[in-house]
Amino acid sequence: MPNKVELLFRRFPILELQHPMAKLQLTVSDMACSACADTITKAVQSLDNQATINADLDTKQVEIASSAPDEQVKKAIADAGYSIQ
Ligand SMILES: [Cu+2]
Repeated sequence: MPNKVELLFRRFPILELQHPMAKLQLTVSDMACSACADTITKAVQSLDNQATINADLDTKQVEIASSAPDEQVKKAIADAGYSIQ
């Protein structure tokens, strides 16, 4: 008798193949224009080229879905010259 987890993987085999895409929500107040958003996107994608980044210039919110650890993502953004609140 298969257990619940085995049944889940059987139904959704993609769960086995992908890393969990953790969502991270950050405020980057010095992100002023689309070039800033671009720099931040590239910094995160240099860690994880599958990462998706949603940057809102009005609210300074950056939403990141990535399998890279949060601390690495934050460090990459800081190293690119931006401060995270
Ligand atoms: Cu800018």
